[in-house]
Amino acid sequence: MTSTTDRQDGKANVLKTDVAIIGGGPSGLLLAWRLTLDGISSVIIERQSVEHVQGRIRAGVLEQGTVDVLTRAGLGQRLETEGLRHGGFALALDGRVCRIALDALTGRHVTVYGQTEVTRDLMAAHFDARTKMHHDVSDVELHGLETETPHVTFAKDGELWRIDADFIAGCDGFRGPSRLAIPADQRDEFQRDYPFGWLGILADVPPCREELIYASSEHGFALASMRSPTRSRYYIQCRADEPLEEWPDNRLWDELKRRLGSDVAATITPGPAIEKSVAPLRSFVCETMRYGRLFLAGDAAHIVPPTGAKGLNLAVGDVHYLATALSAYYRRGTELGLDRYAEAALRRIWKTERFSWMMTALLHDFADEDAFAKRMRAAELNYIFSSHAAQASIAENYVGLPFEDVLA
Ligand code: FAS
Ligand code: PHB
Repeated sequence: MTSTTDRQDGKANVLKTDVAIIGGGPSGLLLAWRLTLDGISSVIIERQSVEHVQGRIRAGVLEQGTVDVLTRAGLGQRLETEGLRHGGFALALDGRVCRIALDALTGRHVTVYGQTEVTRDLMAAHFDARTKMHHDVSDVELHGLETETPHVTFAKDGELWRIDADFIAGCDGFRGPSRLAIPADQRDEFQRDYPFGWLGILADVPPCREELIYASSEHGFALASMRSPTRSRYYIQCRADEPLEEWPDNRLWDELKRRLGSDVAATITPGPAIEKSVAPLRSFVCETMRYGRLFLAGDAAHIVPPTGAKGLNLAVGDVHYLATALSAYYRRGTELGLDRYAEAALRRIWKTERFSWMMTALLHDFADEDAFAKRMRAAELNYIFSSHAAQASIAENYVGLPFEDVLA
């Protein structure tokens, strides 16, 4: 295993490692763990505290491919015992419900296991392995990306730090510095901001159904999800700048019942919110996922609206490709995977962006849509309700598209 070495160099603390990883969310944590398993050294630098990262409430549904990647990395124990295996989910239109039978249509399933738990499992593995992680850092800057000796500088506890590395992995999410370290005229970016957001509530009440329900109604979109048999996660479509203070719990529960329809409403158990937040919806892709010795992975490179349950799963896909490519570089001396990383990742990213955009356009109310557009959305849903082929198409995307072999 190549090592991470520390040394004092003038005013800065200097670390030397194989891969410097910016961002200690799921992408950064999983990449560092995969590299550790292959004897490749890395250092994670994270802006927030350990508690902040572990406390984030985000994704809820894992594709089978994600579960396989985590399990092969030795992170499947709790996932196996606490994850909820789901063989289907439902679409609802004005109270009418249609089950998409993932297992019958694809032979695969998804697993409900919160991103919070994935992060917890990854953090535990790193703590046990005593991986080099620095939290509460600031002033992160990337240097020498076009050289063979890139480095990262940052501040922590009033001291300057420098990491000399062979590669830098930008796993710092949509607002991190890595993507912006690529010159603007070198970045190929594509974006669609949606005219609404999601207002989410987490509550310790039993879920209304055993499987998820994505509902389109005349009052707007709603999603009934969960974290466990005793903890539910619900969302409603709202304004992108919806003031949270206008949504006391009881108003939110009433609106969920209205949008999910009377049959489902009768099975909803209201309760006090553990967490309530508004998230904006956007589609975004930066196709420049490599710039010299910098590689972007996860939300640093792309964002999907959560309607397809893909954000975290796409991040895991990127990390799977990048870890495979870096391992081939260090263990077999080939740059093939590194040279192919962006194109391979983007094939899966764009198909997943399409699915997430399609589900969002299908299920949400658009303020500027005319009567014809409303009828088209209703007709599309009614067609899906009546078509095995249409349901099979949704099912194969929802369970997750296959990974390519980035070295083939
Ligand atoms: P992350 O954003 O999770 O992690 C990036 C890390 O980099 C963060 O810890 C951040 O603190 C750190 N960082 C940023 N700037 C830094 C700097 N200057 N220096 C050091 N570190 C820095 N996906 C779903 O599938 N379903 C959902 O329901 C869902 N809901 C979401 C709700 C919200 C509010 C958000 C923001 C995202 C949601 N997502 C959802 C998507 C989400 O799950 C991401 O896909 C997932 O967190 C991606 O992981 P990372 O790529 O690690 O990015
Ligand atoms: C969630 O449980 O947070 C969740 C589930 C499915 C989605 C989005 C969010 O599509």
